[in-house]
Amino acid sequence: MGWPGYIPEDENEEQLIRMELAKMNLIPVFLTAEDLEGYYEGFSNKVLWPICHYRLSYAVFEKSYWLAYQKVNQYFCNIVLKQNITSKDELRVHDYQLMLLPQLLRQQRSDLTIGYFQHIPFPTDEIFRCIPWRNELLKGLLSADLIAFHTYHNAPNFLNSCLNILGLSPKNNSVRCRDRCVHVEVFPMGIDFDKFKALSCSEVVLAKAEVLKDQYQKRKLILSIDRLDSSKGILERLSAYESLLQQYPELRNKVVLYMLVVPSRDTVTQYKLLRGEIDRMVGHINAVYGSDDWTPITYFYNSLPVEDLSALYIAADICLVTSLRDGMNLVCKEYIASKAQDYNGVLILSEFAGAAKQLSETIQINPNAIEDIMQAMHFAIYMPKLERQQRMRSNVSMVKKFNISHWAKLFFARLHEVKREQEASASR
Ligand code: GDG
Repeated sequence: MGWPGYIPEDENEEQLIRMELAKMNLIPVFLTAEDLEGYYEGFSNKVLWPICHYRLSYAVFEKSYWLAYQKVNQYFCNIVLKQNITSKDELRVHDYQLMLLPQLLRQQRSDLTIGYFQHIPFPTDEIFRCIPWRNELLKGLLSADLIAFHTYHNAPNFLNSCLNILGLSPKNNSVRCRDRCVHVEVFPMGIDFDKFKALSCSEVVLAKAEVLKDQYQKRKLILSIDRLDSSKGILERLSAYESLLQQYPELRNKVVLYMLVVPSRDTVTQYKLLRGEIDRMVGHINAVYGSDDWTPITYFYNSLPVEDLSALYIAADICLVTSLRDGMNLVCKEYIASKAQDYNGVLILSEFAGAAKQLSETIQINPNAIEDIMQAMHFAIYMPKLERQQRMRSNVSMVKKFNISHWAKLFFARLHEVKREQEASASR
C-alpha cells in the first residue's frame, strides 16, 4: 500500500489506477494536492527529512504541517484496517512519512505484528528533540514490535531519544513501553544483485555502454547519480571537481564528470534553490575550464530507464558518492554489482553514507573536506589496475552476499521471532 505518486484527474482515472495496481497486488492511497503540500512537502520533507539528515537550519516547524501529517497517517491507518487483516498477518511500515502509523494501528488492533523500517538516518537525541512534536513521533513508533534501521549508530540514537525525551530506559537493544517490549535493531539493506549483474551482461546494455565509451574516448569517466537533495553533497562534489581541474591542469581534457541528478521535491523552496545553484556551478566550471573539444561536466536533470543507468555504471571508471548523510545509498551498491564481470572500477564513498560501514575497500572521504574529495579523485584516477580489481572484488562479494533477499529474510524472520517472544511473555 502506498501513495501512487500521482493525483488522478477524476474518479474514472482513479478507478483505472486502482485496477492496474491490483494486478500487482498493490493498493493505492490517494492523496489530495492539499494533503501533499502539508504532509509530504511540509512535515515529511521540511521537518523530518532535514532533522534526520542533521540540517536543523532547513527545518520549518509549521503547525499546519503537523496537522496534515497526523491526518494522512490516520488515513493510511483507515485504509490498512479496511483490508480484513488477521492476527496472522504482519504489517511492515516503511519510513519516516509514517511514524505515527504503528500507534494508530495498535490502538485499534492490539493483536497485530508491526515492523517499522526507517530508510533514512535517525539523528542524535539533541537534534531530534528540536521537533516540537518529538514525543508524539516517538510514541507513534513505539507501538511497533520491531523498529529497524540500516546501520548501527541509528539504534542507540533512537534509544537515547526514548531515554532523554520520554524518560524510557533502554535495556540492551530494547525499550519497554507500557506493557510491551519494543526491539530496536539494525538490518543493512542490499540491492537486487542478480538484476544488476544480469543487466551488465545484456547485449542492449553493453551496446549502450560502448556508445558512452566512444563518446568520451579515453577520458576517465567519473559518475555520480542521485536525487536532487542537499543531503547528497552535490555542491561539495562540484567544488572538489573544480579544485581537481585547478590543482592538476594536466587532467583537463582527460576526465569527465558525468552527473545525473534525478528530479525530486522541486516544488520545495530549498530544493529549487539547490537546483539553481547546481546549474550555476556546472555552467561556471564548463565555461571556465572547458575547451572546443572538451566539456568537463556532462550534466542531466532527469531520470533514465534502468538499462541506461546500468550502461553508465559499466562505462564509469569511478563512481563518486559524496552524501553529507545517507541512510544507506543504493547507487554505490548498484555500481559495484555492475562491475562483477571485470572488477574494473573505483568507488569513492562518503563516510556518512550507511554503505561505508559495509564497504571497507572503497576510498572513503569526509564530504565536507573538499580537499580530501579532490585528492581521492586524483588517487582513484591513477590507481593501478591490480589494486582497482582487488578492492572491487572484495566489494562485489559484500554486495552479492548482503543482497535484498538476505535483508528481507533477516528482517522478516526477526519480526516473527520478536512477536513470538512477546506472546510467550504475555502468556506467562
Ligand atoms: C532512501 C535513502 C537509502 C536514481 N536515478 C534513477 C534511478 N535511481 C534509483 C537508483 C537507486 C535509487 O534510485 C536511489 O537510492 P539511494 O539509496 O541512492 O537514495 P534515496 O533515493 O535517497 O533513498 C537512502 C534508500 O532510501 C533505501 O533504503 O539507501 O539512504 O535516502 O536504486 O538506482 N532509477 C532509474 N532511473 C534513474 O534515473 N530507473
